[in-house]
Amino acid sequence: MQPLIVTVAAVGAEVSPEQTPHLPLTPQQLGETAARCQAAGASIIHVHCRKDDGANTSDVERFAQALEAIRARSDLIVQFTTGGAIGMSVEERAAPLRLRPEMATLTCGTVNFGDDVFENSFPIMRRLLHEMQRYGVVPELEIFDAGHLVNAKRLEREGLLKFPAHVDFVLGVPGGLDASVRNLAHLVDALPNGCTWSVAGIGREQLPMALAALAMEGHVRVGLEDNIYYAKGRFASNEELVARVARVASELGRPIATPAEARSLLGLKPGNTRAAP
Ligand code: KMH
Ligand code: ZN
Repeated sequence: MQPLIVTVAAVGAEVSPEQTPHLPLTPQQLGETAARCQAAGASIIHVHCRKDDGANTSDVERFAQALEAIRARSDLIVQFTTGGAIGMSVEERAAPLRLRPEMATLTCGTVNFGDDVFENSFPIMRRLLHEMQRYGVVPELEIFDAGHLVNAKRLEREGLLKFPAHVDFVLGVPGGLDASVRNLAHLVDALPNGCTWSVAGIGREQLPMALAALAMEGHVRVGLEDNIYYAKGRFASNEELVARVARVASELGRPIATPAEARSLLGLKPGNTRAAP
């Protein structure tokens, strides 16, 4: 069985520090979270940055401090967001890519996002992919809806991304595709050959989607960006969410990928550097 890659989406942009005491806001807290999550079984950390008061930021210096803190305390694959927060310009979303993280997300289409619109027009996606190519950053494709895979295939035909790629299905966003095993199976069936995939279920769907991925030999994303509860009424920490998935995987006899094994599965260079696409 292929080792399980667990991504921790530790902070995101939507959860506020008033909602949970466990949100890592500072670079130091992100570094500590990375160390604990690696010990619990994670191999990728998906990074958004906040100011000390919890406000979202795309400040390059803040991302540089986060990168340094994570690398000082872990060997995790560092994956920056390019989704940022609703309302950020494409320039803001792209700015941290100049720090050359190993990976970054690319959401493959516009989607309703609660009462907001998460805008990812083709010009926005092309611009983000150009910046990733410029800095040798490998995209992870975020698929919130079935049409997003069609968009990704169009970008591949335009020569802006390559298949096979690593794909993350984000299911259960209000405005995107529901989190169901049927939808997940449909998306997996539509993937180009050789792609690796993970699933991120939102809110209470996080655990059921993770269990479905384990059964389907996919990979898993957990973390406070997508879900702040361990169980009804009980807040989770990032490392608890990682540890739970790792525990169930080991019950199934599925090995947990180390960061080095995850780099190999994803075609990344060993260590903290990436091959240019
Ligand atoms: N915060 C959302 C608007 C990503 O990180 O690439 C977008 C998001 C996706 O979180
Ligand atoms: Zn994110």
